[in-house]
Formats: sequence, structure tokens, C-alpha cells
Amino acid sequence: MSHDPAATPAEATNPQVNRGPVASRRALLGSGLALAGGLFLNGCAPTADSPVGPGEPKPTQGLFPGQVVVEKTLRPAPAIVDLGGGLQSEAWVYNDTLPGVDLRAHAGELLRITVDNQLPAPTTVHWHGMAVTNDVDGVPGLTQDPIQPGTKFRYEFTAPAPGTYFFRSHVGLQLDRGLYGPLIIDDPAEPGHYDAEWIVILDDWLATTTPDDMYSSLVASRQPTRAGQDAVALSARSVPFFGDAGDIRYPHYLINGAVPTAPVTHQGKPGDLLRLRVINAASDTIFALALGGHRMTITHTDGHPVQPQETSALYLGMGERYDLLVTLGDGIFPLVAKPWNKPGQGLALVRTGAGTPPDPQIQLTEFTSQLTQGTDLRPAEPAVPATPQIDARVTVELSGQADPYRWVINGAPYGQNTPLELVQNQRTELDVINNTTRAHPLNLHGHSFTLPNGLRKDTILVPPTSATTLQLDATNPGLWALHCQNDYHTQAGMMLTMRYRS
Ligand SMILES: [Cu+2]
Repeated sequence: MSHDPAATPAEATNPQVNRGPVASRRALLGSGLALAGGLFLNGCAPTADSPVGPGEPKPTQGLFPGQVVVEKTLRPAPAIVDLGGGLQSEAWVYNDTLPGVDLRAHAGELLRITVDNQLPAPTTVHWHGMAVTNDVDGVPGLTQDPIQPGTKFRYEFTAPAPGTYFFRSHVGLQLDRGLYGPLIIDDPAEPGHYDAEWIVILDDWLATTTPDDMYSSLVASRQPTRAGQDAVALSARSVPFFGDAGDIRYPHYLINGAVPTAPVTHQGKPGDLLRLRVINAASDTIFALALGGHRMTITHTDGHPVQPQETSALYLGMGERYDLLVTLGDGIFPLVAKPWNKPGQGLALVRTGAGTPPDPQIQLTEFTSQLTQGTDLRPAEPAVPATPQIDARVTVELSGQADPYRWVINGAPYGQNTPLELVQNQRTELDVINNTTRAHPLNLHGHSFTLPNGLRKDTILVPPTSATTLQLDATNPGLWALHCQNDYHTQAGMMLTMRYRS
């Protein structure tokens, strides 16, 4: 059986989806996703097969008898995207939309994704947060050769676990050009005790500069170091504190591809229990997120269930995902994504009744009260280690600075630093030391790690001048990237290979 659960009725009738070079996901993502009849929760919602590519056979078999196959073609290409409010921007996107087309399947299903590279540059696709097999992890030079312009590449993998993920290019700074999209893996056993769902993707957006030009100017800049200021600020503040404001002050912060003057809207009913799946796909921006007039309950992070934690607002480092539940009030409410220590904000709206839309610059009081971060959360159930003891210990030292622009792991940039070795079925402890004045969202491919409190994640925001220990079970052989999720830091070399000793 082959079906495409991402092709919802809304998508099928939305003229802005997949129809031309100027397109926007805002209408679709902003419309909410009604779960009447448990559309995504109770088995298949079969629709027409997706195209695989001209002249190619259309496979329908899974890896084992009866396995459902979800097929999709991702077409990365240059496009002019409509950010709303009369703003159009040159971008590189998947399937003409920003964010890219939705990918969605149930855990245990086979994803068969054909990438048709229409970019003027090589590319790859990485399934951020998903512990796929190594051959489809999408890291150029490590797990595959990049996909050349005008050629196709097929990724095929069984969705290993339910959760909120996203897919992205893992070549250079292509993520910051717009090459990302949501990847949602539903739990076949999900009770689904909520009325509607809304995927919320946060991004930082360069308007007139390309990421490559921005990187060149970062490398060339000679600004006075701010290390001294950070040290003062650090001692004067209580945690959380994420240090300097990233490297780039972006002109725009987007929610689901839209600027605050033309926000996307989730339309709902008062009293609705809304599930938000929030993804920080930004390259250089930590966000705080809040829904005006509401408290939210955090239920998952990076796909892993947590003990439900109520909060007014929460921080999301780049690459982190949080699932939230919120009971909607009656009116129009701002969902604000506020960049850490940078001016501006992202805005979307929740509309359940009459009212006047808020000012795009609205300052939410939620940000002045309780702010939760990932390390505050507790696991729903403690992680069960593969082995009771720590078999090996390795050090991951993050170092560098903005001037001169240099971000490295274990003393040298990627390619010059020494790969860390894992032994299959052993439990390894990573002693992570951040010797810089920046927070770095550390992302491990192919595995999740366990925090000291037992919480499992795949991306953790490591505060400035701090240390933590992470434990991982070596159960997925291959060559894996461990890197800072700040794309500009990765570009500078803040990446390391983890390999299995043979
Ligand atoms: Cu970093």
C-alpha cells in the first residue's frame, strides 16, 4: 500500500501550494489542522500516490510485507517567496514554499523521499532529530556524496519513532536560505485528546544579503570583543542566560514563513485544546515563545514525552522542538517568538472570536514571568540505559569567538579535529564543556542523548561558560555528525565526527 498522508484536503484545494514560483505555506500552515475523525491518528488516510519522477518505476513495496510506504518528492530550487506585507524575498526552498512542503507519516512506516535537485549547487537532505540508518543521514562527505544540480537522489528509511522533527539541507549555509520543512511522525498509539494541531516553525531571515555574503562579512569583521561585557552580564543575571546575541541581527523573524505585519492565523474555537508542534529552524537565533493571555503545557521535547510542565513562555534553541498543549480563550491572541537578546520579533495569531488584531510590535507580559528551558523538564519516564555502567568517557570542548570568527570542537575545526570513537552497544558519557561566551545548541545525529536528569533529547542548548554531561547508547553504527546547530558556527568548523570502532 502506498499513500501520502501529507496531502490533506486543505492542501488539495489550496491554490497557493505547489503551483508556481511565488508561493506561500502561510495559508495552509495557518489554517490549523482539524483532527475530526482522528485523521492522522487512526491509521491511513489514503490519497493518490505521489509522483516519484519521470521515467522511474513507482515502487509500492515496503521493506517488509504490509509496511505502509509514504512517498514524496522534494524539489529544492530557487524561488521568490512571499513573506507577506508586500515583502518578497529571494530564497532556496523545497517545492516552492516556505517552509517546505509537509512530510508526515506514522512510526514504523517507510518514507521514500526522492530529492530532485533544481538548485544551482549541490545539496543533501538531513532528517533533523531522527535516528535513521547512517546511509540516509544526509551529511555530505560523511554519509553520502552531495546531490549534484539536475540530478536525483532517493532517501528511504523506516520512521523510527514518533515526534516533531524537521528536514533541512546539510550543505553549507543552505538552511538559512530557506531549505527546511516540517517532518511529523505520528504515534499509532497516540490517544489524540486534543481538538486541533498547529505546526509552528520559527526562522530568522536575511532580506537582501545571502547567507554566504553574511558569512564572509562575519569572517572579515573586526568588532571589539564583547567577552568582557558577557562576563559582567553573566554574574549579574540569574539563569537562564544565553550570552551574546548570536552573530547576526536579522531584519526579519518569521513564523511559518510570514513577517509580523502579515501574520499567519490559526482559526479555532474558544475552549479548543490545541496542540502546537513548535520547531526552531533558525540558523543563528534562540527564541522565547509565548501565546498572549494563555498558559501552555509542554508535553514533549525533541519527540520525547516529558512530565507535563505548565509555563507562560519557553526558550527554543536552534534545532529544538517542543510540543505544547493550550486551551484557547475567546478572541484574537498573539503568538510571539522573541529573539534572545536581539531586536524585533516573530508573530502569528490565534483567532477564536471577535477582536482587534494586536500591534505587530506588541510586548507580551508573559516574557517577564516564568520562562522554561529544556533542562527544566523532567522525562515522562526515566530513560532506560542499554547498559547500567558508563563504558567510556569522551570530552567535547566547544571553543572559539566571534573575532576572529572561529568556532571549533576539541581545539580544531571540522576535518582537523580527531573523530570520537564509539563502541557498539557501549554507553558513552560526553563531558561537554562550553568555553565560549555564546550558547551553542549541540545536535547529535543518529542518536538521542540523556541529560543528567534522565531527559532524552537530540539537541541541547549549552549555555556560555558551562559544562554538562550527556550519555548516549551506541546502538546505531556509522559515521555521525555532532555539531553546533548554529549554521554559521558549523560553517566555521564547530562539528565533529563520531565513528564506531570496528
Ligand atoms: Cu554554536
